[in-house]
Amino acid sequence: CNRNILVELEEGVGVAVMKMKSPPVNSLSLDFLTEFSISLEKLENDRGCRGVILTSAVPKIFSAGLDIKEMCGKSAEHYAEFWRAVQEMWLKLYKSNMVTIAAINGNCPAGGCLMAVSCDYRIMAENPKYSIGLNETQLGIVAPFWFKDTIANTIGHRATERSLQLGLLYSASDALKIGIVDELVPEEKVLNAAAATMSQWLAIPDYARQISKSMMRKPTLDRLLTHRESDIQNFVSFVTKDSIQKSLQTYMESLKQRKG
Ligand code: CO8
Repeated sequence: CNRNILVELEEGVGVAVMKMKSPPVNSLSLDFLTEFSISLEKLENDRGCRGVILTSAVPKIFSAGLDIKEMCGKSAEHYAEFWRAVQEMWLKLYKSNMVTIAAINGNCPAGGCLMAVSCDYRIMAENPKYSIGLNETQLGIVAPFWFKDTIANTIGHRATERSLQLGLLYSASDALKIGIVDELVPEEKVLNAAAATMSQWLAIPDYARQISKSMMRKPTLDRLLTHRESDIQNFVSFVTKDSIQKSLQTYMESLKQRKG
């Protein structure tokens, strides 16, 4: 039963819109990630679907990234299962044979940014309140190598170095300048713009486009596939450290305080 992801497949056109709908912030919980991977796999296996537009049904938020509650006060087994699900989501999205377009209609930090940069093209709402980036270091945690690779493949080595160390969140206009998004449009036009770009990409013969995509992305995918188990072990030993648990708890409290 789909609860977190709404999928609307437009049969004639062969394009699906995947809407993330897990209020309040579309955080990537284990349940959410599992459902996401299953939904994407179904579309991948559907010969009638050639493209996916990834967007949010929650106002002002694309996704708040990984669910911090999944990384706090749980068992090592739970962390391992959670991290495998994060890897699976990324592997499925990054290697998708379909054209994938992120229609970023809200805030897009950390894991939300990873999802967006794993797509083939990004269109963001030109709202100065929305930001996008890998802000992990601001939480006292470290984005793993495959987050780094994905972002470096998008904005280059130097911009990634600065982005990652400072945990930068870019406003929509800065995001366009640095190339972390490809296009800004008024908020109400994000989905239409995504559909227009999709039809351009779908005009290219699938087979040639897919081989080209794979040629660009395979080395990055293979790096995680080769080190998948050690990456899980790294995550578990990192996240179970007292100092990291403390940082995450402090961060969760600061989110709550900011609210009040
Ligand atoms: N996980 C869990 N809960 C969250 C998260 C999250 N990522 N983000 C927000 N929430 C909760 C808030 O605590 C709040 O809960 P409650 O209502 O119980 O107080 C509720 O969601 C609503 O949040 P806000 O009031 O903050 O909502 P706003 O609309 O004001 O702001 C934002 C939305 C901008 C998304 C804001 O919530 C925010 O900045 N969230 C944090 C985003 C973030 O920093 N995410 C990083 C996650 S880490 C990650 O994705 C990758 C880690 C990889 C490395 C791991 C190595 C250990």
